[in-house]
Amino acid sequence: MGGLFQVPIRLVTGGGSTQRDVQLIVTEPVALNGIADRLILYTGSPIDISLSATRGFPRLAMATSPGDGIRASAGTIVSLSDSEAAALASNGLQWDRSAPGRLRLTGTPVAPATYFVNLTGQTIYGLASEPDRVLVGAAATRALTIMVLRPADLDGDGTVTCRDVAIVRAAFGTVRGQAGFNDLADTNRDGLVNIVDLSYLQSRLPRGTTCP
Ligand SMILES: [Ca+2]
Ligand SMILES: [Ca+2]
Repeated sequence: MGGLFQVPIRLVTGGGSTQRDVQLIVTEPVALNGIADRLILYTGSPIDISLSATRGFPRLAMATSPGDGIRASAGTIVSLSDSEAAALASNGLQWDRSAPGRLRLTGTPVAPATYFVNLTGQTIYGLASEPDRVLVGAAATRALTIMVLRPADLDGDGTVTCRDVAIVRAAFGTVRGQAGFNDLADTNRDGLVNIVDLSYLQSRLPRGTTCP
């Protein structure tokens, strides 16, 4: 939420550190409602994606003792939890923690996977050089599903054809561990070969193609 916040800022100087209280007026609460709730990525395809906070920048920040030389920066961050970031990183996706006002993901996903993450949007205030920035006001949260899919060319012959659809159909209705299950056919790696995988394959066929 917006409002007037009293924020402690620690100043590090050559001889030690001192603390100052700074008043910060946040006129717009953080909002993440412009972010889609599902992100679809493909293994082997490099990405550079930014999910931006739609609101949440403080309009005015001033020191309680004017003229004391405090130079601080204020802004909005969009973040993941450390464990969510680690799970994405293990699949080749890096979270750029320095990107202001947005969640930036870069890299190339390696394996099919589905991640359910919770984005947090928060106003921050702190010296640009300070690691211990202060979070101000209430956080906004948003659930995001990140699906990493295998490219639809399952047999690797360079195009998406009915032969690829046939691979899914042959394993249709099976679950991981069951006879007939084919990991290749489980395009979103949720352990099931079902209508999600089949419709995905069909959506990638050249326009007008129908498979017998
Ligand atoms: Ca193919
Ligand atoms: Ca599946």
